Amino acid sequence: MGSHSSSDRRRFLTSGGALAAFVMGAIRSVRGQTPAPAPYEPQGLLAYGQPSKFASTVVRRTTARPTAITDTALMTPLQDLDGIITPSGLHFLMDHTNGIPDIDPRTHRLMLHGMVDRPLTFTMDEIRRFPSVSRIHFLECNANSRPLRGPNRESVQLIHGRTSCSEWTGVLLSVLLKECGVQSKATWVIAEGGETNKYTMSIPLAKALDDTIVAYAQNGEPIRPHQGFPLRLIAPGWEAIRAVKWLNRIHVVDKPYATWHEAGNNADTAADGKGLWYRFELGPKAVITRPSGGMRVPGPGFHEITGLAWTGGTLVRRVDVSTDGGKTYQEAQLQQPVLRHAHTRFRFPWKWNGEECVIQARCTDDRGEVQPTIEEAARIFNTTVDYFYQADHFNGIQPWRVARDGSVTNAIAGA
Ligand SMILES: Nc1nc2c(c(=O)[nH]1)N[C@H]1C(S)=C(S)[C@@H](COP(=O)(O)O)O[C@H]1N2
Ligand SMILES: [Mo]
Repeated sequence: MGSHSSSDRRRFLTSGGALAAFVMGAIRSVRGQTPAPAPYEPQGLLAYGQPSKFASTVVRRTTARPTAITDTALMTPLQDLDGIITPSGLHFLMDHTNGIPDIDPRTHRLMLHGMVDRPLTFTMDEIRRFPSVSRIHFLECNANSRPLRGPNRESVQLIHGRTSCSEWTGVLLSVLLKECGVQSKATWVIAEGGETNKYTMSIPLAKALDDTIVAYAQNGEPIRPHQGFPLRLIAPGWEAIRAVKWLNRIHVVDKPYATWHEAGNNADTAADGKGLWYRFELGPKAVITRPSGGMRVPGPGFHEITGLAWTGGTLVRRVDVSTDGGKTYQEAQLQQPVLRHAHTRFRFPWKWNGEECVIQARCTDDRGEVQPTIEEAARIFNTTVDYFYQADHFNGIQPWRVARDGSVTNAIAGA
């Protein structure tokens, strides 16, 4: 590129320090070793582009032992991604369904009924006529960050990859509810999916009238079949079990329905043994995605620590990184944009001295809520760290140990 003149490069390279020496070394070896690339000959379909064949390892993966309650569970490869948007083909996937429904949008309908003045049924074309919004929001499954023990514990993808972040486009549910005229005694809506077993969730009317989206597009294109084509609910910042896919019915009612998917499956158990059915907002969480489990830090010197932070408490206010196992923390840089209920990318410059160390990140959100360590979380819940190996909504700090050979492993307590 013209703007990158050789005098610019020389100025950068002679600006001193270990980084310049490292970059010069890299440039020399690249010049010495890389043959001229062969012309790009794309294989297969050109109508919808595909990643480079050299990026074929950047894929969703499933845990070594899938949980019995889940029919399909695929995790986002967080370690391979940059920025804050998850490509649609890498969005995590959690289904409690009997196969993905193959819905024809021409025959799909959304019905709103119950405690409304005018029950209405919309076609997809009618939904698209309403004023739309496009908003970047994460989804996070309640069971995310649980495989801290056992065969999946060394991979950021398999531990924390039940979260993704997309730009969702659709119409606010409040707009559709206004069309129907919600009656004054209504307090909840029950959202139902169009698959054979009718996945169903209770959502407080206040959230339905606030920022909940009836979405038909994801990252600019129609929502993928696995993500709910042609229509899904997005309840920003809330546990992803509320984000009903293949949405076809909104029943306006005056109480929660304690449906099987929220009270049987997906229910959490408190430390005292009581059921926790309705825990909507997710806690603040930061996860270091690079370097992370299974990687090898190539040697002492400069490295960038990076990862993602998110929270149900609207905005990530700050992320702190520790390279001494939590004794001291320093504030990381938040990459712009920092958006409500979206993944936030953080970066932290790190000079590794080659000694064994433990790196970890901690998120503080707009509510002032600080992400706890697993020991702090256990104290708050008046339980032991063991509890979090089965509990949902775990947002404790997960540290990585960097050994002297550069290998990275999970350093969480009790594993
Ligand atoms: N209709 C329907 N909606 C659903 C589900 C489902 O099985 N059926 N799974 C839920 C669960 S458990 C999660 S975590 C999110 C996952 O969304 P994703 O598969 O698009 O990542 O969708 C939720 N919405
Ligand atoms: Mo989930």
